[in-house]
Amino acid sequence: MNANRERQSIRKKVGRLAPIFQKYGRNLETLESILKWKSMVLILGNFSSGKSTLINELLGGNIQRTGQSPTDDAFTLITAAENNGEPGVVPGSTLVADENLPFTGFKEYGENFISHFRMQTVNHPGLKDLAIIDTPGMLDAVTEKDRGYDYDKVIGELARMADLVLLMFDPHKAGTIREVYNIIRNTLPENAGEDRVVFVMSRIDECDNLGDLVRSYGTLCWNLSQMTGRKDIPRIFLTYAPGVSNDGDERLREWLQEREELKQRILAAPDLRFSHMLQHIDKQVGDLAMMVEAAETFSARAGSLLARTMRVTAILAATGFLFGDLLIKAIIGWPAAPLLPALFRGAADGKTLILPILIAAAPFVLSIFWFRRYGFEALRKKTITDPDDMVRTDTPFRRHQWQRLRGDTIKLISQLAPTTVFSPHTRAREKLLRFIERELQPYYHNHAGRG
Ligand SMILES: Nc1nc2c(ncn2[C@@H]2O[C@H](COP(=O)(O)OP(=O)(O)OP(=O)(O)O)[C@@H](O)[C@H]2O)c(=O)[nH]1
Ligand SMILES: [Mg+2]
Repeated sequence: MNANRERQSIRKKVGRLAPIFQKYGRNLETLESILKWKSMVLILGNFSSGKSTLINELLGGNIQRTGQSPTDDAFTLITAAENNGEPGVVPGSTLVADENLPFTGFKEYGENFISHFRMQTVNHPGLKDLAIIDTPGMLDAVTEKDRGYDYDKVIGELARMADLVLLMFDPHKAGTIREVYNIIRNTLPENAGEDRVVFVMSRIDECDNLGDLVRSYGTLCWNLSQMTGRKDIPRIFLTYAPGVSNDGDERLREWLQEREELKQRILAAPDLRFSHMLQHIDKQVGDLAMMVEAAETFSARAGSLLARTMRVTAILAATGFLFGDLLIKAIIGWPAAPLLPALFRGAADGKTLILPILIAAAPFVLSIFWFRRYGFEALRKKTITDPDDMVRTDTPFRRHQWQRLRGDTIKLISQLAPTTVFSPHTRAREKLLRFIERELQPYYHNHAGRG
């Protein structure tokens, strides 16, 4: 199957899950947005770490402005013009309004963001299926607040859509990278591994000597392992920009190979797209399945509360049915012919039954009122204050997933109506799991080795 047809078919299958997403108040738009446009590479890093320089070098032109102090405070998408049109700049206001682009959701970041967002089109064959995102250099945490929009949210959202995220450090400032890494880690699917994040130490030509370089590299590794919580160190590309650096030192040239490899990784990002799309869908559907599992547990508890209530009610109703009218007669002398004596006399008729039926109905009416008004709400309150036993958390993967979804799940539970007891949650969850296991798997299979 070719990539386009494959994409169409998966989109159709995902579309069939839309009613379930809607029912549980989850947004399927985010899932659609990733299927919408071309592959993206997000380049993040400290200011002056050489992001724009790398992009210029890659595209062989002076596309992005570069400079020693914080130079650029904009998010720029750099990509090929549609239909070989003239290169130019498209402002953020147009980008967030264009339904064919995946940025309509970015309107919510406000005017301050939109005025710092743009697309620069260029003529470059490598950018037909690829957009590179140059980003404002990271400053320290205090000044981050002054940007006038939620920088963390923006990069989290861009990282979610990107097939490759470059984190560039220069040897002198590796500190601010930690927050960024955490944002990215929380937005990417857990099973995405580290294949989507590439660490780059740039400007290594500025190290005075080999000892200096090793020290910087060591510091970075330490920071990284603190961030990732893992002992194994991810690959870190050590690079410098040959065009602007002082590469008089012969020994530096060895690292040019790394620079080339890095550039190849960027240009090859579109190959990763399909498997990332699968991971993304997998994550969304898997998340929903976990939330539905919680709804299922809650509904089952509410169901058993209702069943217990009804058992008591039934006993009350039966007693009321048989003896209620006798009791009333003992008190007010009416009705003349209560049910039981009439039965013994063989004189019971329709009229004798009316009052017992009314008496029997009363407990049911009261119980249902009680359940809806008090019983269900009390159970809900109890569940929400201690929600952690609603889903299976038997693996580290599921524990982490639950931590991520806990808040949303509480919100979901607080919106469920008492009729949730009769809702087919189990069927919905099974459908989601079947989708992951049967419908998504073959695509993974087709793509093993391609990305
Ligand atoms: N010596 C040396 N200088 C570099 C290297 N890469 C970039 N530079 C210089 O460092 C300065 C900053 O580079 P930019 O590419 O503008 O950095 P940036 O990350 O885009 O910075 P902001 O846009 O401000 O966040 C420029 O003056 C570049 O010429 C390198 O590998 N070695
Ligand atoms: Mg720049």
